Amino acid sequence: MRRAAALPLAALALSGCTVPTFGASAGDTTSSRSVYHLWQGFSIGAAIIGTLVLVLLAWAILRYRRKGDAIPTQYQYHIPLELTYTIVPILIVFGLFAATMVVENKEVANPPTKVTIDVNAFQWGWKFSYPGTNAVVVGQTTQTPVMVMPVNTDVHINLTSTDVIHGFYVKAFNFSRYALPGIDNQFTFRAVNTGTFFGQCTQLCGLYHSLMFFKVKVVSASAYQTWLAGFTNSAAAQAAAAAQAGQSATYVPTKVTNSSGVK
Ligand SMILES: [Cu+2]
Repeated sequence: MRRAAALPLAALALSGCTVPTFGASAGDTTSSRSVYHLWQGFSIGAAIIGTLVLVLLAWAILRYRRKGDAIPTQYQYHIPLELTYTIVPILIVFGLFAATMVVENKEVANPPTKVTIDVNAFQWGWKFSYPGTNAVVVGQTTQTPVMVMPVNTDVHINLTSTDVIHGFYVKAFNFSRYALPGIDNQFTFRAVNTGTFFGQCTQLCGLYHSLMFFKVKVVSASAYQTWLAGFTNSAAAQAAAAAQAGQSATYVPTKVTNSSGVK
């Protein structure tokens, strides 16, 4: 019994005291890491309480198994015991709630930022515009538009929807938020690693919901400036370039409909 109990502890000690992931990922933003640590805390708490309950159950079953026909000592209306098993779980729930609030407040905090991206979801794609610049990226279904953002920088996101409810989800950021028509959802990302991360709509929003993909590309601050500079500097120049390329300067996303007209 003692040896069996020592096994998980030994495993933990041998792993160099690194806390297990419990199936989650630390992610690539500061807030994804807070969420990850919260998850680790919850998992460790659950493991401790689960183990305690199992050990006490086993102990009660073995120690107080039936030994004869005599009625055992009765313990109902044992006020201190009843108070303990009411108050202890309430304290645990308050602890979990407080820890969640701390992390959640960080998650929805909106510190002043230098970079802002307006993210607009529509059936069935995404538009990323960068206020104060000419940069606009828009794409739908199989076009998988890319949201470029600088690393180690607070990036403010304004999330809106043109038509129905969509879900803005970036797996590597441990982050999901509804894009709601008429509501401006705001949050801040601070990516800690460069890389390209997968994102998608997580709210069933119509025919091509399953193709409503995007990517988040986190680049160095200088690469971000270069990328921004790649967009022409005046609306007139942009229109001229677009005319040269045989396109309209303003991209109007065309809705994909099937013959039955079902959206
Ligand atoms: Cu959607």
